[in-house]
Amino acid sequence: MKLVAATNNQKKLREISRILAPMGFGVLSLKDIGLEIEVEEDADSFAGNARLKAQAVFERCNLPTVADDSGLCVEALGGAPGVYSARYGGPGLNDQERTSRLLDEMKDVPEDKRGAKFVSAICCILDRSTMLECSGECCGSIGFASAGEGGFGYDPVFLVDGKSYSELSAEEKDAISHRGRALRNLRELLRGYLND
Ligand code: ITT
Repeated sequence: MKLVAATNNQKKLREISRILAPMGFGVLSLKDIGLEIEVEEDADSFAGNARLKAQAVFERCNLPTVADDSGLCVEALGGAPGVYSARYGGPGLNDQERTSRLLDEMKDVPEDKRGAKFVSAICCILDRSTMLECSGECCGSIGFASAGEGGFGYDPVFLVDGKSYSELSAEEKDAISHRGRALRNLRELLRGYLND
């Protein structure tokens, strides 16, 4: 079965493809189906934004579609940047600038107060009457400096068991990441649905 990934983030697209491929799902990008679309993500929850993205793309292509809305929730910042993770620090910043901004804001927060979690909400629309929704989380903490080269977004500053997401191989990240967990939950929902 093929799923259209409703994302303009190429690094997220790569992760979705590599996690879903071994489960037997092919992933088509928006480019693959010739669709250019920017969805206004104005819901107040990850699940709400995932639904907006999946619905907007499904409406345009009428093909099974999967969307991920994700972000980093930092305890010391009252859960910020949360649903605003992609826009944290203002529009036009790149990943590195956004990460520096977060490190700066966290510079006086002691080690035992640096807890954080990544959240991924998934919305998968198979046809007009079938919407599957699930999520995944990964708990960790915010480092005092960037570490590692891999991944994207906040990966260099998000630590799990002493290593940043950026210091993990792709397989290691997928095994523990919010997105890996969320997409494995989707697989279970799809299995249930497809076997019915
Ligand atoms: P689409 O909406 O087109 O999918 P986006 O990048 O805007 O792309 P989100 O709205 O879900 O996606 O924003 C999520 C942001 O959270 C993303 O831009 C990253 O900054 C961050 N993020 C999400 N998952 C991440 C991950 O696995 N590693 C690092 N940062 C991540």
